[in-house]
Amino acid sequence: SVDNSAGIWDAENVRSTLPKRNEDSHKGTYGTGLLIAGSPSMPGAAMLAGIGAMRSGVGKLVIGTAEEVIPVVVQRLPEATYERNGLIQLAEGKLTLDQFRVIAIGPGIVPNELAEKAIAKILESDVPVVLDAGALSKRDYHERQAPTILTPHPLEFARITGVKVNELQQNREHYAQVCAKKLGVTIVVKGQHTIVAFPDGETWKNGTGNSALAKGGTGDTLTGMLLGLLCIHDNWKHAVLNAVFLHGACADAWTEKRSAHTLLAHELTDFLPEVWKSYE
Ligand code: B4P
Ligand code: MG
Repeated sequence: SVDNSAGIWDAENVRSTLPKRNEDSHKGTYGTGLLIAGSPSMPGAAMLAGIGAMRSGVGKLVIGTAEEVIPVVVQRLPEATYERNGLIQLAEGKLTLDQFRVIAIGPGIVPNELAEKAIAKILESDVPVVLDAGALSKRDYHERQAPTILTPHPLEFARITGVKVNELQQNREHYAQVCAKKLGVTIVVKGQHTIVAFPDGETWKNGTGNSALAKGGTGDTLTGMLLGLLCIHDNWKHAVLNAVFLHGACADAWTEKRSAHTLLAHELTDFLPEVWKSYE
């Protein structure tokens, strides 16, 4: 039942599926994204994901984060607005979620009881959601109708599925496909040649990216880009595939002239404007 030959999502696919920005549009056209990220010991994750989202076309971005994280992020991203202690507000059911086009949660959050409660509230909503890092744990997703996108690296994949890292790495397409179907979610298995497996069995391999990405923070940037691109695409599958592609393409642009050792995650999105333009 498993089709074990994922196609490669390539430049032509990207060119033909990236949405245009209409001349008569306004910020409402592109939706409001909600990003739940960052904590006192990991404030940068909120910043990296926030910049990733706002560089990816979203109309408005609300960042729910710890009180002390806000002044750190606002310095680099004055364009966003904030929900103070967003995780607590979410857990207590104080945020109206259907005002958001897409929600992303996880970068720089601590996986604890509070986070689980907040995630449960999100999963009850009909809003498409991206779950990363601290939001990735073993749970049941079958009640959801809206797209649910998990972005594990191999170790996180092992945590949420029970498949051992070395087994996964020997047959990434197979395990991505089987687990996406089984959980009823989209799984983005990160690492060299990221695999995107949808719950209906459709599976793609990404051809961009390189070892410059093997450094802290690059995953947070991807989560933000997913949030932004999901807000502007009509077709959510194309949004996921294009986000993974463009994220890798930014790293490829970096290594054209620079050593792969030297990339900082926050520099990835400096490349995005020109990289994106080359696919328009
Ligand atoms: P964590 O502490 O969980 O790392 P993180 O905060 O999630 O970092 P970040 O968000 O920046 O990176 P992510 O991987 O999400 O620690 C990760 C732990 O998992 C470490 O112990 C690490 O050794 C282990 N781990 C990670 N990958 C593993 C693997 N392949 N095999 C075994 N153990 C592994 O996102 C990174 C981004 O960079 C993704 O988009 C990814 O696709 C990309 N990327 C990384 N390496 C790449 C490469 N060689 N080529 C192309 N893309 C690459
Ligand atoms: Mg990560």
